[in-house]
Amino acid sequence: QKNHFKHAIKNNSVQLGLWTQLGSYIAAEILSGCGYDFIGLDAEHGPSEYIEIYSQLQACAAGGPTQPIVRIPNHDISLIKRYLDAGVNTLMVPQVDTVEQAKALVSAVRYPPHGVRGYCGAPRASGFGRIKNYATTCEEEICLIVMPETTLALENIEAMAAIDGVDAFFIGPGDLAASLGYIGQPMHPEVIKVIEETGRRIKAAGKAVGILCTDEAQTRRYIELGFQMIAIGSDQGLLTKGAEQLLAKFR
Ligand code: 3PY
Ligand code: MG
Repeated sequence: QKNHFKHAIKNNSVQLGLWTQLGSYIAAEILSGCGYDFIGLDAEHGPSEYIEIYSQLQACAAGGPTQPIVRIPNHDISLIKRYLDAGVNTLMVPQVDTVEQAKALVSAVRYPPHGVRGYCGAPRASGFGRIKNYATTCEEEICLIVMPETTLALENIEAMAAIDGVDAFFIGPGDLAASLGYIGQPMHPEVIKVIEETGRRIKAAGKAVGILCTDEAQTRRYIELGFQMIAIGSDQGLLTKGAEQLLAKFR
């Protein structure tokens, strides 16, 4: 099945998304119908375990055309295999610092002979066996997004971008700020300077770049600079802000 999101970022289209941290399949269903290009299902910092992400994927399929992106908690290849079996076609991996790590991730999302992904006859990803050519065609449709979040990753950007199978980079401003010595200050001018420069380097190397950014002016600036996947808010943030603003009208 075609991964329109992967093809959109290859064609330089801007994809706007919403991050989710509530771990709610009901929220995932609602948000999938709101017109966003993608929603991020967070199994790194969010509370969701594997089976809860599975439910959120089902909810997304029911809710609308929005592309779910699953951020997994680590680089464990057996966990990656389970998420791919569950139907994840766009996978985001945190804390990818080196060429070796990036190559291992590419190998984890590909079946032999190109990689080491374990084979299951009829996973949800294959429509429980109804998509007969899933195993031979999925490699083209799986989108692997790696997250540069440390100064070490920045040193290795061009080398990682050159790897076939690394489709895009999603900068983690919070962790990157911490690595740069500005913990808790992802909007610090020095951090923004590094992020913008990193975005330029990734673009120059021919790969797509994205980020989480809830500041409107900075989001517009990232779009101007060619950032293509931007998570512009989160379910948790919308709920908090919406609830507080409603009450503030009366108190
Ligand atoms: C970070 O800011 O470190 C993130 O991982 C955001 O997605
Ligand atoms: Mg992070």
